[in-house]
Parts: sequence; C-alpha cells; structure tokens
Amino acid sequence: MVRKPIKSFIILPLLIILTTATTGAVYAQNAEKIKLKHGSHREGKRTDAIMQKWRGNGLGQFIHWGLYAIPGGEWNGKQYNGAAEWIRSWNEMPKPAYDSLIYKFNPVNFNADQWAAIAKDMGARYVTITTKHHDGFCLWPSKYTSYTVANSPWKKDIMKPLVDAYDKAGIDVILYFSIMDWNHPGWRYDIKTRADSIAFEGFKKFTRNQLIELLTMYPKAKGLWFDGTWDKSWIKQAKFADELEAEMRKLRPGLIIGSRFRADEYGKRHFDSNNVLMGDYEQGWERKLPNTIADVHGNDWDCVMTIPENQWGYNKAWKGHIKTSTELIEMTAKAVSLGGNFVLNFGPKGDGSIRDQEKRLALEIGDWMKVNNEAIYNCGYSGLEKQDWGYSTKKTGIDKIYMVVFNIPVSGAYRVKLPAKTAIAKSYLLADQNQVLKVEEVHTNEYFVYANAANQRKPFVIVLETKKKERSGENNYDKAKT
Ligand code: EAT
Repeated sequence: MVRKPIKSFIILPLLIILTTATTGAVYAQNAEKIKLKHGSHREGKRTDAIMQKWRGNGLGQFIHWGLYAIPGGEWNGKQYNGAAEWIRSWNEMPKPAYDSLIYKFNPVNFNADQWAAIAKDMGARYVTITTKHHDGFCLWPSKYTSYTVANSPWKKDIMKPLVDAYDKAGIDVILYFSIMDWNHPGWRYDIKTRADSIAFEGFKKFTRNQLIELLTMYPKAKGLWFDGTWDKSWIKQAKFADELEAEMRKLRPGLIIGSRFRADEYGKRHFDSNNVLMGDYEQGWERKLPNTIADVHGNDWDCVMTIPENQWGYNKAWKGHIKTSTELIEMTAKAVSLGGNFVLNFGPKGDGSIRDQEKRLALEIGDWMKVNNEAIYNCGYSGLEKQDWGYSTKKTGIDKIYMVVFNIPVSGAYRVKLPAKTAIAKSYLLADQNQVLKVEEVHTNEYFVYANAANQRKPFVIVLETKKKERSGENNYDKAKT
C-alpha cells in the first residue's frame, strides 16, 4: 500500500514557517484536512482490551479452503499457472464444471480439532478462515444462497466445528470474507447501466445479509478479514459500506475490521482522503513485509504470507521456492519488530487433510516458538536502531528487549544502541537464562553484547533487561574533540 504524499506544495512552506514551533506538523495537517462523510472514524490505534490482545498475538494462521482445493491447481491433466484458488478464472476451466465441484465436496478426512492442534503447536494465537472466497462457495450453510456446504455431499456446516475447535484451543477466529462473488448473479465489476445498478442493489442486500448472518451464527469470531473489495462497483458504495460497518460494530462491539473493507466517498481505499487509516488495522501487507517502522505509519497491521510464492488454496504442485521454517520465523520476528502480526497460510486438501510439508513447517516453527515465544507474544517495536544481526522486539509494559538473531557476527559482538539514560541491567540467552552474557559499553549508550553462537543452528534470542541510568554522561571518553 503506497500512500500518496499529502500535497507537498502546501505542506512544505507551512512546515518551514512552523518548523520551530513544536506543534508545527499538527497545524500543517489540520490545514489540509477535508471534511469526509465516509472516511476514517478514528485516528491512532484502538486502545481497548480486544485490540490489545490482537496486537500482541504476533503469529497467526490463515486457512484457504473451498471448492478450489478439489482440482488443486489442475484441470484435465493441465496445470494452471495462477494461484490455485483462482482456477475458476482460467480459460481452460469451464465455469459450469467448476460450479459443479459443489457435488464433489465431501471432505471425509476433515477434523477441526486436528487443524486447531496444528495451529496451536505452531504457536499461532489467531486464525483467519475463508468463509467464502471469490468463487462464492460458502463453508457455512447460508440461508441466502444455495451455493453452500449444505448442498454438497458433506451437508454439514464447516465453520461451526472450526470456530469451536480453535476457540477451545485458545486461538481467536477471524472470518475471511470475499465481497467479490463470482457465483452471485448481481455481482458486477463496475456499474454502467441502470440494469447493473438494479442487479448490484440486490447483491448489496445479499452481502449485508450474509455478513450479519455470519456474525450472528459465530458470535465467538473476533473480527472480519475482507478481500475482493478493489473493483469499481464496490468502491462506489462508500455510504452503504460505512453504514454496514456501523451496523456490524453495533451488533458485535469490539469487532476487528481491517482496512480493506470500504472506500471513502472519493474512492480512496485503506487510507481515506486525509491519509487516515480506515478500519482497525492496515491490511495492505499481502505477501510482503514493511521494511522500516515509517512504512506502517503508527498503525496496527498484519502480514499474510504464503509458503510457496503465490498459492493460497491447495495446489498439488508447489512450484518455485518453498519458504523454510527459518525464513518464516525471520518474517515473524521482523513483523513483530515493526509492530505487526505475521499470518502464515495453509491450504488444506479437498479431502480435509493438511499436506505433510505444511505440517512439518508448522512443527518446526512451533519448536522454535516453544523456546522463544517470549520474544514474539505481546511484543512490538523496540524503538532501537536496526542492527545487522537481526530484529529487536520489546515486551509491552516491561523493560525487556529481545534480540532475535539471524546473522551471527564473526566477532561474537552484538551491537546495541539504547536510548539516552537507559542502561543494560542484565543480558542472557532466552533459551538458557543461566548463560549471562558479557556487556561492554563501547560509546555512550552503545553496547557490545558478547555471545558465543558456535553451536546455534537456528535463530536464537538474547534478552536485555534494561534500567534507568543513574547518571548520564559518565563516559565522556568518546566525546574527544578532533
Ligand atoms: O486469492 C488471494 C488470496 O485469497 C489473498 C489473501 N487475496 C486473494 C487475492 N485476490 C487477488 C486479486 C488480484 C491481486 C491479488 C489478489 N489476491
């Protein structure tokens, strides 16, 4: 998500004039604000307990499951090159054949408790599950369409056992919902004629009904993850979407909604025309991570990631680079170090089982998390300068910093720069708290922490317990005049 710079030809002179005043930036911003009916309704992060819990989750699981899992990226012996969950849009795929997959949906090996156990063992603290992807097939028995599990050979609700199993395992559930729906006769990419408009009005009612239905049927769900909201038809629905959001929030106080749901009245998505985030967290990080804290604009966010390059639904043939557990752990640590959550996608097979590679990766990540989750859960941006050895995270409300090491320095010295008037009280390995590490102040507030990492085969964590420095400026040796 790239933010458009706010008209710098106005801001710049203002900033120059006001630069000496501490409130300069605020004045400059206010001068720019335009009145929006359907823009953001909040500035800054939510402060309630539900959002604090979400923010501290660190690691999540994504589940993409639907009819697309049955062909698994293959039709008539041919491989589809795109993402498996998009196979219906392939020229080689006859639409009626795809839509008839409903009569083949019979996942005899589906076991909700097993899925939840895999997520739990991995260390995930929330899960986002596709209730309905772009194809329109509903994993719950919606009253508003016949294209649901109820009319498949399986007949039973999939969402209820999943919500219950994950909830029982202590994992929060977020409902993924695609607004774009290839199965609904009223769906349009744009609205150009009166007929389009009438059709789309029907689609809007349907969408509203399905969302209210989901929130009513699964009251344990903590939030909604929207997708398929980029087409002109939906972007034009600022008023409708704003009102629907209000209705959903009233029905489920504390509901978490990402920035992908609605556009403002000027068609701006994610960030409104005043560049303020819409929704509770930024949802623009699909298969990519921010690089610096500036990239996240002080907002909550999560990154959703695939294990292969771009496959969400089950694909029999995983091509290209398959991420390793070490890479995925590094992405998790990086996300947390920049104040976000990392959500790793799983694409179960058509029969309901989960592929071995995914299970193995989940176990490997889980093995690491069991030792190191203190550096991930309830942690966020440390405020420290990024160093080459890896990523630092800070425990919320506690004077502890975690150095998650991915690159081991040959010197054995790990550089740390602390804010003024802060000192290191103690440093040790998270995996072995008896191994107290030698700390040397090499410049004012700049330290070397020494760790012998010869035996490390996996990323590891160094803990820094920090304290207030009694006297500042005690070491003046680095201030010599030249
Ligand atoms: O199918 C993917 C997957 O569900 C991901 C979370 N979002 C969907 C999606 N649809 C897209 C259309 C255009 C470009 C990127 C897309 N990602």
